[in-house]
Amino acid sequence: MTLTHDEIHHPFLVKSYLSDLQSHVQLSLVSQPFTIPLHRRKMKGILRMSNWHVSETTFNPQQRQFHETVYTIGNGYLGTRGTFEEGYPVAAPLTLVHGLFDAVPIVHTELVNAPNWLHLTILIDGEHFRLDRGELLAYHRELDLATGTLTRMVRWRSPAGHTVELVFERFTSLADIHVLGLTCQFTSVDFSGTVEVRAGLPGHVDNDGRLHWEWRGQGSPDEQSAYLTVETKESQLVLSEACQLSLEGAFEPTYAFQNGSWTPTVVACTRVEPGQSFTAKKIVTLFTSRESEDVQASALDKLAEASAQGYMALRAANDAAWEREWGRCNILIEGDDEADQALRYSLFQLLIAAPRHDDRVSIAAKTLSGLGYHGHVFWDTEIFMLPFFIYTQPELARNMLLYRYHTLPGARRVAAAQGYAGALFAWESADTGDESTPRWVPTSDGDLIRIWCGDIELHIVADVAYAVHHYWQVTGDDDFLRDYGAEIFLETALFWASRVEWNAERALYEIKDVIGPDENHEHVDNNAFTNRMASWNLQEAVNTLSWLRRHYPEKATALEEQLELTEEQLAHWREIIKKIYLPYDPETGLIEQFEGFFDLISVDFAEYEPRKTSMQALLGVAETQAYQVLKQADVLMLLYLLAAEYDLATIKANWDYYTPRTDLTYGSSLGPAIQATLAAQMGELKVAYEHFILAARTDLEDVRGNAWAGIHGASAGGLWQAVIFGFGGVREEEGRLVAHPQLPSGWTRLKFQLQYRGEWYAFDLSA
Ligand code: IFM
Repeated sequence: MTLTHDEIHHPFLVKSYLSDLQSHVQLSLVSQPFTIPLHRRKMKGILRMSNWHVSETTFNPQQRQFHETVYTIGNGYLGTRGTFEEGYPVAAPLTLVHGLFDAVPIVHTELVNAPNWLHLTILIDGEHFRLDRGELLAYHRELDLATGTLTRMVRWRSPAGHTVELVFERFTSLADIHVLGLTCQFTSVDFSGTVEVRAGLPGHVDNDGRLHWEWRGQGSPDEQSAYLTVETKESQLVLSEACQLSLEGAFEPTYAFQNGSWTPTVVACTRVEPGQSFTAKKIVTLFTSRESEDVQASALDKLAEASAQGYMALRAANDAAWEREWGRCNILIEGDDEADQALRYSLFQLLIAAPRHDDRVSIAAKTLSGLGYHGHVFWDTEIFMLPFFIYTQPELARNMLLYRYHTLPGARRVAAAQGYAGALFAWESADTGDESTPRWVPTSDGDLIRIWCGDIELHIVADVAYAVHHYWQVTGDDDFLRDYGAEIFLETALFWASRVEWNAERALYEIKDVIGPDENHEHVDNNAFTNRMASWNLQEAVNTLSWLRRHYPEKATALEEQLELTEEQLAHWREIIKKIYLPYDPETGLIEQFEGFFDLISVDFAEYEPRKTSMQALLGVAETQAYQVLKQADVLMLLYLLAAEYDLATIKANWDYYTPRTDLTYGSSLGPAIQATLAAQMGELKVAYEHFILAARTDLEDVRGNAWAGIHGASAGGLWQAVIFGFGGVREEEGRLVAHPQLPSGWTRLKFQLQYRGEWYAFDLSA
């Protein structure tokens, strides 16, 4: 039996939580009875607009994990899931730092969960504040997309009958990625007595039970501060966190350091009377040996600097950084609040995952928001997420493409291990570019299942090249193409040229035994997407080499020597481009997804409705291979990426054929946004909107029941493409960007800005 990787990683994929979604994430602010800390009222201008919040007004333990994903915050260096500061039974706090990988059996390597910087426990006359105890009288949690801050307001009665109000706030600074902060404003309603606040740095954290850390040291530079240093077991990456706790209120607090096992903690004590408040402020710093030679010193120095500035100043710097970010990236949709909010939420999740200061890491399929896929990077980044950055923050897109460049040595090893030349980018890529897709995965019954994506889902090679080209086209960054992109084109071309097979009978080149974008079908021959993208990749390699020879002859010669390129090889590439097998029926306009697809059993999806699971789960994983059931766009993906080559009639014919055969609701989350874009480009606005809104709800409404494993980054990036290239109709014409808007019903305005060849274009579109 075979399964594709995500079914293994996500045994819940076939299970839906939809029936539990009655009180799903609320998208509007409700009036709330709490005192908002003063600094939260100081936001200005754009930040005050509506649809900038995601909030909930009830705490539902059944949805806890899904909401932990939704309330993830981050700053492009790290991401922290929305677990509670005080903890909750079985809830596992998770902070993932870019590039902090450690070896693990089966999945090779994974991002390591960092010590829990959120830790803040409160004892009211000795009673622990926790939501699984006492009585929860009121609750409101709100993510402010404008500033990346998460706030939670709770009114709670302890088992002994003391009533208190707590307002928590946290942020991960975008202004200084090594600085994190949280506050808790504590108000006594009817309690008179002692309150103890403990702020620790617990290092006893794991990745779903897998332990990665070894203890290296902890201590306290002064009674209000603590630090912890740990090192990963295999990769020997060192991480240090430091924190300072301060209490501001009516009574003078006392502080003490507690040297708990793996948990250095600052304990503060104070008194309150009914009606009185105090605020606990925890400033945290975090460094890893990827950025610093002496992480402990860096964390402590930064803590001293940050504490001297104070929490409010740190927050203000963060807010200002976010304001700059949104100035480039925000999109306004008027007339459709759900679309406006969901799109902004998606962009927020992409922005907090995008590495800003590091070109050796990239955005993982589940961003930094969950353990799904272990922090591995897929084509999701280059094809789905990257366009957003290319047009709004090209320097970040460049970083992420450089990540692929730096993984070329790993990609060469992957190709060589399979007996091929050039570079074969890993289907699941981590720190080195070596293949990180698990080959075998145990099921819950103890069987072992073979995962083939790491061996034969080859289109990733052309996807990376496509992104390089897209970046270059939009930015005109010739230096990048000369210094890095060209090598990627040539290395990937070398791979394809060694991977194709000559079929003498047909007098055609073929690519056999692959998995295309539709992972429901494995070991297929001549997948149209793979074949056409491979020949496109070869053509661009030829074009890039001519460009290089013309503009930078020395670099061209150096690369030719380095890669041992010969004229015969180039002639071979041109032959492949001319003679690769591309199944197309000119009469119907149909492109066959792979050889034999048209002969598979056709299924009427309607006969399986209502359903709450994928068609693959209903038909059986092995059995689905015999059916015309797609997990996501495959031929349509090709028509989308190489749009200039196909006329509307071909797109329509293939849309009509493949869309009813695609499991859009419960198949891959990568599907709906692309369908939406294509439908909008075809002028099918109603259909486009249906797909768009499905993509928009992917995480906020947990459409597939697997949001607990992390944000679906590709869907978020696809949503941006649906708005810009679909409804906005943006395209390049004669060296500039032009919009041909077709707004869905109800949208009265669509406003955004894009960068093209160094110039900003402001679009303000109406229906
Ligand atoms: O890259 C995708 C793939 O296309 C479908 N399965 C999930 C992967 C990661 O999101």
